[in-house]
Amino acid sequence: SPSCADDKKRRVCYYYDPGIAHIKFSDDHVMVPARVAMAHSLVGVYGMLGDMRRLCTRPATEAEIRRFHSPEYVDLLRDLTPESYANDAALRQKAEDHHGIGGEDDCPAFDRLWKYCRGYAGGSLAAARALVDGASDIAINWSGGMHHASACKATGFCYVNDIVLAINELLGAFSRVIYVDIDAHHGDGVQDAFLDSNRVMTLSFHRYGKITPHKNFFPGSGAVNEIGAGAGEHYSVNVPLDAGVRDDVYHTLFKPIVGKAMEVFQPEAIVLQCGADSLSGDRLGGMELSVRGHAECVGFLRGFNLPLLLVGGGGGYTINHVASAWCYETAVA
Ligand code: V1S
Ligand code: CA
Ligand code: ZN
Repeated sequence: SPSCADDKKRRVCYYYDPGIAHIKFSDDHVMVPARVAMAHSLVGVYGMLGDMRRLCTRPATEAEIRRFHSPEYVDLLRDLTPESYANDAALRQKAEDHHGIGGEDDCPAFDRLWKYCRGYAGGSLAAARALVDGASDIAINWSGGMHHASACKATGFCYVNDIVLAINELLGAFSRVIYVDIDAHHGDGVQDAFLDSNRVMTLSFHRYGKITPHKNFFPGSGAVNEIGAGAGEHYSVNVPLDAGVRDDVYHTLFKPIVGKAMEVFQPEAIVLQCGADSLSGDRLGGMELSVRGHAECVGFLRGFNLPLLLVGGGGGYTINHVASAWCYETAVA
């Protein structure tokens, strides 16, 4: 098992919405929400469901989503359907020109989009509440983790930023929250949301730099000199990496950097985004972590014995690898 996992049991709660299995971005889209259903099947097959409290939850309300997202953007998300996108030229133009939906198709206007967003955001909010009320030590929502979405814009397959909503919920009870992001992409939406806050420290490990002479690895941000602003200066930490990073190199960085951040910042709760596109063989990530190396991050943070929220969501585009990783990480929890 990962080296920092200990023998002491944790009370784990787990959220799963079966509706996720039927969500499809588009026919050839790389983001396949059904991977969460695959992970859930594996968790069941390995007999773990009986060891965790299953979170009963509800979809996030419009009001909860408005706590971070702008009024016009929430109106659009609520009203957008493939039909309204196709038939209402003004709505389509607003979606494409101002809110990142449609257009080049990273974020299409697909069927049941609003239901999908409310579902995964509701899961992360319920998970945060389970930590706030002390009912659980670790809360898991593999369908959350949409780290790119900004207050008024969808980007990089992310429409509603459930992580920001969940961290805000945690801040109602905890003085300081640390956010760690092991998705292969930079956690820009979460970093930006808390850029000037000294109550949230964000750390992202990600691939960074040119992938062709004219194109940066998405989203292009996350340089080491992005450190936060105002009261939040030095509370954003970025670890840009080359393609091909393997477990040994990753952990010579991850453990000392995260360990030092924990020591200096003294958080009261931890949020870990477990994007699985940093695994070897992923269609987009270009990194070389093994499932064991990826899960070692979970084990390491679990070892601090603080309320821990695990979200998957984000990346992971070779779906059998994603399912293996999130199943194994459920076991580590
Ligand atoms: N890299 C990459 C990539 N691939 C795609 C893509 C491929 C097939 C499709 F049918 C649709 C999209 N988009 C991208 C990136 C976005 C990566 C998002 C990562 C998300 C996450 O793992 O961090 C968390 C959920 N988009 C781009 O590179 C932008 C484009 C510039 C190129 C691709 N086209 C489709 C849009 C514009
Ligand atoms: Ca990352
Ligand atoms: Zn990613």
